[in-house]
Amino acid sequence: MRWEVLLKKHIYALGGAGLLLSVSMLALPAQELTGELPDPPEFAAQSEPNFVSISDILEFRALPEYHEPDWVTSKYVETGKLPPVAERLPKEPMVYKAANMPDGIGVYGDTMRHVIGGRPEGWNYIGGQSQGWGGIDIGLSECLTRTGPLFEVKADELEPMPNLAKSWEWSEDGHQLTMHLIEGAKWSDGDPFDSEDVMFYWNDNILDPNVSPLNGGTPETFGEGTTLEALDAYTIRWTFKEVRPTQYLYAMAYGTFCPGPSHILKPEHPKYNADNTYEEYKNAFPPEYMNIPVMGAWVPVEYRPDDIIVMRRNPYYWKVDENGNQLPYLNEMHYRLSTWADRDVQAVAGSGDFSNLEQAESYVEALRRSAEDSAPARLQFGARTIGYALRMNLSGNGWGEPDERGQAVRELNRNLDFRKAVTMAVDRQRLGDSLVRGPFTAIYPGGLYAGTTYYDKDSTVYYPYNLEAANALLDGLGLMDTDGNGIRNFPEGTAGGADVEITVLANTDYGTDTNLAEGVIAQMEPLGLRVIANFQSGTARDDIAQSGQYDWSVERQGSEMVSVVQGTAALAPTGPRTSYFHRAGSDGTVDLLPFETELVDVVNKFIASSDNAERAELMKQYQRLYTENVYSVGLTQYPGALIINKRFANIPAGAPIFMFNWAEDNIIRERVFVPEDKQGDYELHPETLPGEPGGAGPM
Ligand code: BQZ
Repeated sequence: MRWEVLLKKHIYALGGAGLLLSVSMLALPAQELTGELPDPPEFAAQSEPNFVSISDILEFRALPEYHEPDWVTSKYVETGKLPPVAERLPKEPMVYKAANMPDGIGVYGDTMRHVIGGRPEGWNYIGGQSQGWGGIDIGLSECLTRTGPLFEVKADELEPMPNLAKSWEWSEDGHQLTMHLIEGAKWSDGDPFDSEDVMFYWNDNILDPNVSPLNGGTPETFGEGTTLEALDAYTIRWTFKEVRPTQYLYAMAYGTFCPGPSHILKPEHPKYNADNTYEEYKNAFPPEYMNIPVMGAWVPVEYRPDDIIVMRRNPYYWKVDENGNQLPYLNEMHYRLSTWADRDVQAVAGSGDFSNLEQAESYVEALRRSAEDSAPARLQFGARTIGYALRMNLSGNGWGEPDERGQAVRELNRNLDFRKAVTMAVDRQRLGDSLVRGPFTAIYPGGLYAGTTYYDKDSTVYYPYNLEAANALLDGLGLMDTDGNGIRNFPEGTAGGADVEITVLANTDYGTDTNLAEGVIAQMEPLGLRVIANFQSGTARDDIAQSGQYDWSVERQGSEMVSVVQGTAALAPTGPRTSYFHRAGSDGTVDLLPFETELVDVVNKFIASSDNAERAELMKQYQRLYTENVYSVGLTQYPGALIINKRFANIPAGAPIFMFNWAEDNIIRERVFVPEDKQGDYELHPETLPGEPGGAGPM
């Protein structure tokens, strides 16, 4: 009821804008502007993980015998189209332990039908193309280490899991890390996986400034001055400036160290093919190109634009269960090309099999539908790890080549009083309620999320909703409405004294993103700021955001705000291209604000430290600096829910939709199966395997 009254009052006030603005000349002392942060509403996650050690989940070991689906043996091995399974597997495959598989050893068959909102640009992940998200790239690209399943690993044993790097050891002085790659593993076309693939990714994609790998891997992601070399086909060695920076093992997981097939990509790279430009290299493998070699469990064999991507099991997949059955159990993966909202609808309806319920607007309907006994899918909420923030572009030295108006807005963004005014004009309760009522959304000031490992409430500074004080701050900055149209103006000599107009970028692929952005636009009006929508679809939005061509951006935040250890480099501008909203300007430097220099220092100390107590203390400093300086304006935080069709088995308990990674990684899809009696008849290309790279389709 309260805010209705408020709303009515505001509308009245807007009528007499001049009046409202002048009243608030009273500057309130800083500490008066902060307040007690309300605790998030009680919301019990609906299932807890069974915490285990990494060695309880998997190991690398040769087994006495190996198996595969019978039709693979009869139609491919016995016909000489494929070597026997034992020869297709590495010397010591990765072995998943049955004791950690909720429903034990599985059976082959069936399909997982994903629905996604993205669209594939092509298959060159390390060249910077997106595959449409929604689990496609996570399933195709295997990385040196893995972190998705860490949600079920004991906190005091937390470290990235081995993956393509099956083991590693640090040098005495802690500056060198030697990693042993899985030996004898092959790409899905049978070509050997080895250090050449790792070094091509490092030398000719990460270190090559003309290439921007997908998911933002940069040299600084692995530490200033870090080097990597191959000692032999299966051994690589890192050399770091820091001592034992275990932190970087997280950066060697998804999305920043997932090598691509060098035997396919190298011939297209300008360094090895002078006829090709970097754009041609990036776009060398369009979505129509079938059977791209992967290290993942399934290979794209069919693509129908705006319709579907079909994938078939990888005959060379290098992981098995304890009985020696080559994984995956599921023969096929579908990715229907639709919308993210449709993903929820189809999952609860049973025409799709999986969804990360992440758009709060859909919660009530999804809960209602999945509560019915006849509901085809089960829905389980996790912790509050979905969070949105308003990010201000803090570059004052040219990132994104702003025009005069844009530069004037950058200067405001870089002013603490301005950021305080904006955050105090945000009515978070109203924003949250506009998405969904009930105990889901929490008041989120910005910074690390309440309820996560490194969060500390006492270190979190909160500026409660206070429009009067907010207006007083902008008055104090001399942003007066000189032409009486209700919109504040830049001071004389700045941007021609024009109205203060600010663009806000948001992703149209998600209703939540544009709803929150519209909420921000509406709530900035009583502050006399005209905020203008710049709503773009996913890939276009990502390109604009990464090139800095925006004033403000409303975004769903990454794993760094949830886990801190995953994506740590993005917590502050630790390098010219690591931060999401403050990157190097035209002179290649990042014009850090004083508190940002402290933030960078804290994050670098965190990366270089392996002392848990010291790391916890550092993150308290980080949270105080972040929230006191309104580094970004938190908007809302809420839990997501995993929706999975009930016919699937081996879904780990308590799997969050998002923590170290998305659920498409967390649930370990290669060991998910459907009991024989529940298997559906959904395979579009039964009993087929991927064909030649670039060939028409399945073999
Ligand atoms: C999950 C995820 C798997 C990217 C993407 C998408 C891109 C961003 C983000 C999420 C989608 C789904 O998120 O929303 O539930 O399936 O794919 O990768 O938002 O536009 O660039 O960071 O992960």
